[in-house]
Amino acid sequence: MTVQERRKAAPRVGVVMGSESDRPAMEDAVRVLAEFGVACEVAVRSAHRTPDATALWARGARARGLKVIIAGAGGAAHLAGAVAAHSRLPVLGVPLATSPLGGFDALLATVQMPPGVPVGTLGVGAWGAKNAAHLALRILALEDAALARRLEQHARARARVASGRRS
Ligand code: RP5
Repeated sequence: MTVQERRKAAPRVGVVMGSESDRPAMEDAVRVLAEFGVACEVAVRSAHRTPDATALWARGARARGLKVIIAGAGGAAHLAGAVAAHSRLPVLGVPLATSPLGGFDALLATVQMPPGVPVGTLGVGAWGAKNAAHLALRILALEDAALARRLEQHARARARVASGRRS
């Protein structure tokens, strides 16, 4: 394996979630990344229950080789914002529908960050988790031509399915 191949095999995306109860939704992001052969580091850290561990995880992210972070949380969902406060990597937030308010609470908590501390916020739940992974792939593809080609092939294949064509 070349140095370049080894670098690509190492986790480039961090997928962090606020609770084990968020795992089923966030597995969708992990699956999309795996489909494109991109390794990720998966972690459970809570902005409210384990704030110090969250800060530590976020602060070390770049040094661990991560390029993009996907953060999913429900309710008063401060995780993505807390991670963005401790890391200058791009942070993609996924609001999850785990509270009785059905995810609208998490959407507002994740999306409305103060200027200078951005969280690129995706849709609520599984759609958001999948699109966070697709967006992370597009970010990585800026400097990974092979990945950019795979994304192009994937988009063309989906277009063929949508238009009912087989080839
Ligand atoms: C959020 O509250 C988590 O992201 C999860 O969606 C929800 C419930 O958390 P736990 O009670 O399982 O810790 O912080």
